[in-house]
Parts: sequence; C-alpha cells; structure tokens
Amino acid sequence: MYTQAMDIPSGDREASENSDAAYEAEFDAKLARGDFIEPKDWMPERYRKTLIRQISQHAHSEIVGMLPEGGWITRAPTLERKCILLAKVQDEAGHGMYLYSAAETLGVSRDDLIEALHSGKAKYSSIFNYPTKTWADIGVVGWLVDGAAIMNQIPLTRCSYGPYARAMVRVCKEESFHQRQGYDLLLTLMKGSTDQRAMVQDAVNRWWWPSLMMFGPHDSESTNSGDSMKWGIKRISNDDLRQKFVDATVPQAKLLGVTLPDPDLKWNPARGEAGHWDFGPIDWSEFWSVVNGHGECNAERLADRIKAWDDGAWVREAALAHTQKRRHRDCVAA
Ligand code: FAQ
Repeated sequence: MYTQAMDIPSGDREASENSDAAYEAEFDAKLARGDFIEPKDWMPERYRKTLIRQISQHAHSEIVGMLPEGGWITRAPTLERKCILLAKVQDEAGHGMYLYSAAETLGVSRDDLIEALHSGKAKYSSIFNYPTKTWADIGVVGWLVDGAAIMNQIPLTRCSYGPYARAMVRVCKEESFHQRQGYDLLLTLMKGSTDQRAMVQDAVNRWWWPSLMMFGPHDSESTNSGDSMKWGIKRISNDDLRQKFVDATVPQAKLLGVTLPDPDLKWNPARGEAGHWDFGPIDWSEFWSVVNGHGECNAERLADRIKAWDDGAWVREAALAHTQKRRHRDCVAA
C-alpha cells in the first residue's frame, strides 16, 4: 500500500519512482476534487503520519477527558443530572473508540498508541490537565470545553481522510448535546443563590483562558498547519477557529449573566466584514508548560489512565479467551 516504505530491488527503482509520481498525482487530484482519501488508497507517508499524530492525540484527549467529569458522577446533585453526566462521559469513551479505530485504518496498532500515551510520549489536549473543583466546573466544561471542541471539530467533518471525517459527524452531534447540557446546568445555577452564582463566575474565571488555548498556538507558531491545510486535514486555522469561538461565546456569557475574565474584550465593528470581539493576549508560557507535562493535573491524569488500563486487563483477557474458544468451537464444527 505504501510503496515508499517498501524495500525495492534496485532494478525496479525507476519504475517504482514513476508509479509513485502517478500515485501522487492521483492523490493530489482526489484532494482537488474534494474526494475522500480512504484507507486502501495510496497516500504520501507524511500525510499518513500526520493523520496518525492528530487522530491519536484526539483519541487520547477523549479518553483522558473522561477523568475531570467522571469524578463528579457520584456527586451530581440530582438523579437527572447524574444520568446526563453519566451519558456524557460514556459518549467521550465512545468518541475515543471511534478515533482509535480510525487511527488503526492507517496501519498502527491500538496497543502502540496506548503505550505512547502511558509512557508520556503522546500528547493529549492541554485542557484536561486542569482540575474540576466544584459542580459549576462541570457546567463550564460542557459550555466552554465542549463548545470549543465543537468549533474545532465541525470543520473536521470535511477533513480529507474518510474514516476521520465520518467519525466526526457523529462526534459533533453528541458534542452538541454536551455543550447544551453544560449551559443548561449553568442557567439553573445562575437562577439559584448568590453563592451558586459566585461559584459559576469562579469556574468561568478559571476555565476561560485554558479553553482559548485548546485551539493550539498562534498560526505563526503552528508547525503542522502548513501541511495540514494543504492536505485538507485542517480546513480553518487555529486563530480563526479561536476567534469564531470568542465571537460565539461572548453573547452566551451575557445571557448567562457572567463576566469573561478579560479586560481587553471589546467589540470591534471595524474588523472583518461583520466585526469581531477583540480579546487580550494568551499566556503561552502556561500553555506550553501544561503541554510539556507540568500542569496541575498531568501526573494525576496519566496515573489514573494507567490504573484504569491495568484494572481492565482481566476484561481484555476474558474477551480474548472467549473469542479463541468460539473460534476453536467453529473449527471443530466445520
Ligand atoms: N493541547 O502545529 P499545531 C474534546 C500541540 S477533544 C496539547 O497547531 P495541529 C472533547 C500539537 O499537537 C479535544 N497539545 O498542531 C471533550 C503540536 O505538537 P506535535 C481535543 C497541543 O495538530 C470535551 C504542537 O502543539 N481535540 O475536548 C494543543 O496542527 C469534554 C503545535 O501545534 C482535538 O484533538 C493543545 N490544546 O493543531 C472530551 C481535535 N494544541 O503533535 C471530554 C483534533 C496544539 O507536533 C470532555 N486536533 N498542541 O508534537 C486538532 O484539530 C489539532 O491537532 C489542534 C492542533 C488544533 C489541536
């Protein structure tokens, strides 16, 4: 499938280079037509690697992302909120599974991806290294974190790689429910006591800037964007998505009755065709510190994931033994 990775006898090299060029032309033509690239299609090795990098980071984010909210399932204040939160956290697990499956179509094994996460080699979203201190944090995670995730993921439904794009369609529908349940939770708290409203404001103060960081570094610092935009993996840049998120979220904050913690936030009618919200500078040193493993919860999150993996070993072993037994039975019967 990936001829450039094969050991090619020297006599065949020229013919192989010609056919690689033909494959590449067909790959470029598919991108230009807006066709999906599918697992069995020829693709440049760097395209394949970039997809494995992004899809696996995305999968890890979904799985690690279960942790900040998972701890609140037993503490949800009503049965209804508990059911909603349980469903949401299960959805995130499902998203991780679709994404690991999509990555596997590119020729990597799930075990290797999980090993990269557990050894600290693989990245996952910076946002999940912040603590969820109060019940209001659960609402804010839904509103801002899922809101940012949707903003980033809707363009990925048009990504050039078929299995990733198709996974994103379902993921985005579920994320939309996640965002609404978070906003609904916050609206309820804002109708409550002074203390409850203060709890929401405190959570917004802590999650606003990390949510903006989810979109990644400024375009000028984004090392992968050039290739990813050229290949149709990314359709909208980090900064443009961040701006769309700010523009969409400011009116929602107003309706909710909270203040976003940015003194520089100001409507600028002169920017773009319809105007935009200007916002203050992002603390990139905090972002890189979290990405490089030094956030408040990095160590705890990895330890929890490793423990969950180890605790689940018996389930994987039992499933394997069951499959082998059935296969053996089918062989004997045939
Ligand atoms: N955190 O060159 P770029 C969710 C890294 S899912 C950590 O701009 P790229 C659902 C980046 O990997 C949230 N690292 O990179 C949910 C790269 O390092 P590398 C996850 C980050 O790929 C909600 C380096 O910086 N979503 O929330 C981050 O072109 C609630 C340079 O950056 C996705 O993964 C970051 N925030 O653009 C679950 C969506 N940003 O790999 C539970 C898919 C950047 O070269 C509860 N991914 N880096 O070593 C993407 O769209 C892209 O990968 C970006 C980054 C936009 C995240």
